Amino acid sequence: PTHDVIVIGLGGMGSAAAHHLSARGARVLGLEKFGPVHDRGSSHGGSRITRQSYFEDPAYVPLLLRAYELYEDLERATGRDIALLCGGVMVGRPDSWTVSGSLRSARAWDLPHEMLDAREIRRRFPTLAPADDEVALYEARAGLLRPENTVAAHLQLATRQGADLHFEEPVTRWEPYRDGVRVHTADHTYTAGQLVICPGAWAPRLLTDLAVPFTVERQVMYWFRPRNGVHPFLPDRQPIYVWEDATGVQVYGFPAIDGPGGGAKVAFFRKGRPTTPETIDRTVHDDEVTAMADHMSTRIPDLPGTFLKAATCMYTTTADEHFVIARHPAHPGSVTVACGFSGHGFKFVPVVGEILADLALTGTTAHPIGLFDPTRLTAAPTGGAHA
Ligand code: PYC
Repeated sequence: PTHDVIVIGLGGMGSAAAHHLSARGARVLGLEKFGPVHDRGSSHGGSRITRQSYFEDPAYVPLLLRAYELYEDLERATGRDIALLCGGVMVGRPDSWTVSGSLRSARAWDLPHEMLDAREIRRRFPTLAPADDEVALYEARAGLLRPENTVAAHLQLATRQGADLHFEEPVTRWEPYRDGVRVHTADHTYTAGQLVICPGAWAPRLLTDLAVPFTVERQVMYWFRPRNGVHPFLPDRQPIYVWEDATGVQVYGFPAIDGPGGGAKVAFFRKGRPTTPETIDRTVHDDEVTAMADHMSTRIPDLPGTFLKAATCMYTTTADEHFVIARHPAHPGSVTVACGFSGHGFKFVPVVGEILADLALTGTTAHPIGLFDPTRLTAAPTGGAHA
C-alpha cells in the first residue's frame, strides 16, 4: 500500500480526521467527491451552533469540553477566525427537552449557567419576546463556529503535514483486501491498511453493510435583515438560541455576523423532509419563507424584516439522533466509521477527528464513545438462523 490510512469524505469530519491522522505521522490519502470546502453536504452556511449544557444527553459533555480546546488549537495553528462565543440561550417551557435537558447536563457536569425567567430574558436580550411561561438556560460559553473556516483549517494543516488530498474524485466502492482495504474511484484503485469513512449524507450508499437505517433530511437555513436594522442583532448583544415551542418544534438562530448589509440566520432544527443527495430540492419556496417568518414573528418580532436569502443542507439522521462513531462491526480490524450526526455534529468536528485517528491507528480511544456504537441501531434479524 502507498498509504497507511485512506479517508473517504473531506467535509467536516473527514478533514478533521485527515489532520489528526497526518499530525501523528500517518501517510494519509483523502478522497473527496467535490472541491475543497464545498456547499453540497452538511458543513456550510457560515455558522453552526456550539454549546456545552447539552440537552441531547450529558454523555456528550466531555467530548464538547475537548472540542472547545481543539477549536482553540485550530485557530492558533492556522490564524483562522472560527469560534465566536457570544453566549447562548436554550428557551422553552421549564419541562421542554431543550430547557430540562440542558439543565440536566449543566448540573451533571457542573457547567457555568444561569436560569432566566421570561422577564429576565426580555431585559437582557431585548430582541427576544418569550411567552410568560417560558424560561431559558443561559450559557456564556455558547456561541457559533464558522464551518467553512473550520474545514479549510483542517485541510490546510493536513496538507502541511503531508496528507495527499484528492478532490473531485468520488469513491465508487471499497472492499476488504488482504489485511486492509481497497478503494476504487473512476480511474484509480488505492490500497491501505486502514480506512476511515466520513460519508455524510452518502452514508446509505457507502455503508450498506453497516445495516444501520439512516434518514437523509433536507434542511433550510434562512437569512433575514431585521426590521429595525442589524444593530440590536450584533453578536455583542444577541446570543445564539435554540427555542422549543409547546409542540416540541425547535428553531435555532444566530446573531448578525455578516456586517451592516447582512442579516441574521435562523432555521428549524430536525424533522426536515426526507431526501437523497441526488434528488434534494435546492430551491427554497415562498411558502417555506412565509412559514419561518410566521414562526419567528411572535418570538423575535423584529427578525423577519426583509428576507435576504436561503440555502439548503442535509442532515443524516439515526433513529435515536445519536451519532455513529466506531470500528465497523463487519471489518473491525481495518475500517472506522463516523456518520449519522443527525444535525448536531459540527461542534464536535475536531474531537471526532481525534477519535477517528485513535481508532484507526490504535484500534481504541480513551474518549467515551459508547453511546455511538452502531450495533444499538442494527435492525433485528428477521429470518434465517435467528428466526
Ligand atoms: O447543535 O444546536 C445545535 C444545532 C442547531 C441546529 C443544528 N444544530
